Parts: sequence; structure tokens; C-alpha cells
Amino acid sequence: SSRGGGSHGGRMGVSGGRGFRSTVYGGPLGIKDGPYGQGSSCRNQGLFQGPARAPRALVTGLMWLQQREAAGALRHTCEQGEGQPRYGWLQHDGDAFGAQEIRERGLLLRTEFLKRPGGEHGGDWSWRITALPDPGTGTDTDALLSLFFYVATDGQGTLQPHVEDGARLASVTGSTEELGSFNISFLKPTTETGAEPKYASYHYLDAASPGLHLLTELVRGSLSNAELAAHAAAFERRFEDTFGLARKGFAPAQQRFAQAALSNLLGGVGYFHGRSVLQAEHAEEPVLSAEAELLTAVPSRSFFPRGFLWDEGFHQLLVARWDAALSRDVLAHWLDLMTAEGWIPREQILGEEARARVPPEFVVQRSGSANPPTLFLALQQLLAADAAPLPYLQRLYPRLRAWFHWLNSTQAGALPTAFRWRGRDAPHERLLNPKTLPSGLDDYPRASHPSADERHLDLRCWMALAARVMGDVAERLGEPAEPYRHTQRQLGDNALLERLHWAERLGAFADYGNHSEAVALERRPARADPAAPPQLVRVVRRAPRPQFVDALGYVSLFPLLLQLLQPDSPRLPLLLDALRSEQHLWTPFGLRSLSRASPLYMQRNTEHDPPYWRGPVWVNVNYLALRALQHYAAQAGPQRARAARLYAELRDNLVGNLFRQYRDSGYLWEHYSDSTGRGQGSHPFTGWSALVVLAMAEQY
Ligand code: 6A9
Repeated sequence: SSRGGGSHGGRMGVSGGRGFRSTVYGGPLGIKDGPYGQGSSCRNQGLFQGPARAPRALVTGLMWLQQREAAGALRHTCEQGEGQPRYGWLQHDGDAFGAQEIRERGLLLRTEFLKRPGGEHGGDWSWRITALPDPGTGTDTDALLSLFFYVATDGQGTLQPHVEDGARLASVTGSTEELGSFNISFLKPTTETGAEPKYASYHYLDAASPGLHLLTELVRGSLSNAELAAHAAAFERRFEDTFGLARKGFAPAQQRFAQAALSNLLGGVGYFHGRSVLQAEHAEEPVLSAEAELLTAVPSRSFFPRGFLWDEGFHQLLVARWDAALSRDVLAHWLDLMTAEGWIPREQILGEEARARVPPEFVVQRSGSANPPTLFLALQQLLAADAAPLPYLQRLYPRLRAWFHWLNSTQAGALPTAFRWRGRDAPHERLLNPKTLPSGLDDYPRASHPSADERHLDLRCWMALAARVMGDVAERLGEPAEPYRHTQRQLGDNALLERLHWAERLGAFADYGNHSEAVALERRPARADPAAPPQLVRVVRRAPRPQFVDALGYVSLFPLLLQLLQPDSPRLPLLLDALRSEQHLWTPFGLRSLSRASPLYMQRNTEHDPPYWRGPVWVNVNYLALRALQHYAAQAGPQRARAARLYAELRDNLVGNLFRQYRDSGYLWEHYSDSTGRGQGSHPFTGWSALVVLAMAEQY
């Protein structure tokens, strides 16, 4: 251990071995590469060609411990709810360089890695860990700090520690299936002035066990400052070349905010593998899927460290601008998860470790359930940027086709060209409105009484987008495009759209179904046991009948969001009115998800289920709104000038609030309060909230 103030480094040189591609993708927390490890050989598996990541990788990581009088806690991960002031990647290029800071009471830990490509095996990579007492948090700067590095193999391979002076671990050599032989060196720690740290001492532990234990005192770093500075400068240049935020006049603090947003999205990209629990529609019991591997970004490194289907399309809109090749890999991995019928499960909880973090009721994925096909948005962007070469599209195409047909057939509505999300919650007396998790908009109000006659507007619009992109891909490949073009025309036909979804009384587009607007939760004594505490129970004051659903919110905007409305549509000015009205969707922080005038605005769904998509501001939908407003501002039509004004105002509001919240709280958040702008829900949430970078850059 050493007294605070030391700078500790470890050079981790991995050399030798076969086909090592040392991209460092963090797991739940980048410094714990853990079971979501990195590395590995080139394999051709399914669609995915290029550097695969190893399921049984060499595992390395860091734990840390501030020793205090009242015994400190050994830390291995950062978890929401620990009151961590701030942690995350400040810079990360998704490939060869990253710099991360973890702040906690009394301590600032900085971790940096560098990859040096070269040779036959992907080259070497190095880490440096810097620990500084953090006087800002007002604690005893003499506290002992222990850093524990571990190296482990996962059931295969060998490890050999090499010890110096009786106690200091100088290196570990060994071999694994993926790497062949390798060497990891731990250099001695230094202080900032280059002197030997006064109180450093070393220990190591070599243990064969199901646990990961090579506990060692860490060492001093020889990642040269010069080399790191060059990477940081290169990152900043590339960031500016890609997004142009300095050119646009953003202040340095705002640029750093945007860099951190991108870096956390990239630094959260992980390699996951294992089996999912799948429930086929007519099977009695859920079954384990085949072993799957998934390279994906995640919504939140600490709270939801796994893949979510519709989140990923949004993530890739940003990733693709930075590194189109990485996006292509991710997209291919997702499409590879498709079952033989054409279904892609929405939440990817692969393997035991991932499952351990998820409450049992969320683990099973049900085969009838879809999720918005946002991967088409990402693909559309790759096509527009000429970043989807034909051989790649050719490999993707059979999967895309199967996916489209699965969606088009299994989610069809009762009327031609109508669609319906399958997998709504079953009605229950405790639910104000049965949720629609497959839509991604979980508790957004839908018909009060789910039925087969329901028509879901957002899904219909997603299908229009999917048909359009399928048509584009088919044309590029010389495949029959007309069936997709036909669907695209049908779903884009504004008159037909109005017939199915224009709700005159609401003055907006809406879902249709068996619905009662007079539904509420009331406190009632439990029926079975009059002595039990009262419960919230749903009462339906007027019988449901087939009608449009009286919810004005994100769903109503979909024909605008996905740019299906003609620029001269008489409905467009009405949607813009709703969007700009503070009584409805407009806030100083972005567009709220549900109108203040809507009966379910900010209503809980049950006693324990607070409003989620019933008021708060969500960044993914705001991004779509900006993109659409910019589109209508570029089209000749009566709303052109107004769309341009709304675009500029909305962008200022959204970007301004996310930046302020980051400055004040240290995080990007899952959603934002529509009344105060405060970040809410899971954090750090640098999944689709990171789209703020594209809003700043005005890239849509
Ligand atoms: C619950 C929690 C320790 C909900 O961002 C991922 C999804 C979105 O796809 C969806 O649109 N989020 C949105 O409505 C988060 C879902 C998290 C479910 C898991 C378990 C326990 O974790």
C-alpha cells in the first residue's frame, strides 16, 4: 500500500499468441474487463466477420480500497445508489485509447489505457492508474490506499507469477487459447515528482479458485506522459473533425461534456456471451437459447449493462459517425441473434452473470414480442454515408428480410395496413393501464382494455420506415424492391393514415382501441381480507368502447417524427401547435412525453410504479423531433419557416438542459423532469441520452 498522492502504473504488455486483436472493450465498468473481456482471433461466425471477442478471455481488473479508521470498503465496480460523485470515461476512442475518472470521497482515481497495434497478434496494450487524494471532498489525505490488480484465466490456460524482492509481483506470464503466450508486466509505482513512494509495500496472492484472485499491490507506471498526451490530442482533433463543436462556438466545458457523452457510450461497448431464457408462444416452459455472442453498447454501464434492441439503433446513430466499422460489427451481431422465425429478443440477458443482475420477472423473453426496429435507422444512416459496402449488405440481407417479414406478419393489426404490438400486459385490477413493454414506451397510455382490434400508431410508422430502408437495400443489391416500395407507399399514404389514426376530438393522431377515458386508481380495502391495508385498485367509471385513445404525446407525433407527413399536410400545423404548446408538449428542457392535459399525465400505474413515459423528457424522441423539424425546415411548404424556428428553440432547450444537469450532477440521465429539468432515473445513462452530441453537432 502507499500513502495517497502516488501515481501508480502498470504496463500490460500482451505479446505472442495467435491472432490477438487487443481492442479493449470495458465490461460493466471499463477497468473490470471481466467476463465481458476483450481480445481474440478472427473468426467467421454467422454474419459477423472480423475480430471476434473471446468468450473465455484472460480476465484482468482492479479493485481499490481506502483504508480508514472506520474500515473502508473494497470497491470493484461503481453502482448506482452508492452516491458516487462522478465516474465515467472522459475520452475513449472505441478502439485504442481511453481515459477514465472515478471520484469518490477522498480519492480521485484515473485509469488510462493505450493500445499499440503491431506485429502478428494485435500488439500490446498498457494501463496506467493514477490515484490522487481529492482535497475537494475534504478528507484525510494521509489515508492508506490499496490497489488490487488481478489476472485470471477462465478455466483454461496457464498463469505464472514472477516475484521480485520477495513480495513484489513484477510480471505474470502465461498462455491462453486466444492469446497463445503472453507477458504482463507491473512496473513500480512512482510519485508525481518521479520519486519512489515512501510507504509503498507489495503483496501478492496466487490462488487457483473459482474466484479471481491474484491480489497484488500495484506498481508504478511507465505509460509515458508523452504518449498519452499525443493520444488525447489526437482524440480531440478527431472529435472536432467529426462533430465540429468548437467551430460551432461551443465553450470548452461544453465540448468536454460532449466528449464524455461519446466516450461513455463507446467505453460501455461490451462483448457479452451466453444463453438467454426464451419463452416460445405455445410452449409450456421457457428454454435456454443457443450460446450467443453479442457486441453491443449498453444504456447504462452500471444499471443496465446489457443489450437492448431498440436502444441499440439509437446508440449506433452516434457510434456510426465516429467509427462506421464498429457500427457495422454491432449491427451484424444483433442480426445474428435472430431466431429461425425472424424474431430478435428485445433484452439480451446473456449468461449467468448478466442474469444475476435482473429481477426474475424480467429475465424471460417472450417470442411474440417485438421492439421498435430502430436498427433500420442506423442502417439508413450507414447507407446515406456510403458506409455499408455491398458485400456487407449482402450478408445482412437475408436476416433483414426475415426480420421485416416477422414484424410485418406477427404484429399485423385486424385491418389492412394497421399494426398492433403483441405482448401488452394482461389487464389486472391493480394496473391503471396495462403496459406495452414491446413498444419501448412501457407505460405510455394505450387503450384501457387491450383487444385484438387495437391499432398502434407508432408501430405503423416504424413499419413504414422499415419498408423504406428495406426497399433501399433491395435496390442496391438488385433484389426485388417493389414489394417493399408497395408497403412503403401504403404506409406513407397520408389519407389512409388519417383514416386509421386521426382523432378529430383530440386534434392529433392517436391509437385506436377498446378504451374508456374514465379510468382511475382508487384506494380500496382488500377484498379477501377486510383487515388488510387498503390497496390501489382500478375503477372504470364509464364502460369502454371502440374509439381513439385520448392521449396526446410522443405517439401522436410519430407521423412527424418519422417524417411520413407530407410537408403540406393540413395536419402538420396542428401537430406543431401541440408540440409548441406549454399546456401540451413544450417545456424549457425539451418535449415532454405526454401532454399536461392528458388524463394519465404523471399518473402512477400502480402504487409502486411511478410515471415513466407519462411526462418526463426523453432524449431519443427529442432527437427524432429535431431531426424531423430540420427535415421540414428543408422542404418547401407552408410550415417551413416555423419548423426552422421550432428546431432552433428545441435544440437550445434540450442541449442547454443536458449540459447544465451534467455540470451540476456529473451525469447524463435516463430521462429529465419536465417541470424542473432535473435528471431522473438511471444514471449514468449514456445510451441514447448521448445523442445530445449529434444534436450539438446538428447531425441527423
Ligand atoms: C429492469 C432493473 C439492476 C426502459 O434503456 C433500456 C430500456 C428501454 O429500452 C425502454 O424503452 N429501459 C425503457 O422504457 C430500461 C429497462 C430496464 C429493465 C430492467 C431491471 C434491475 O437492474
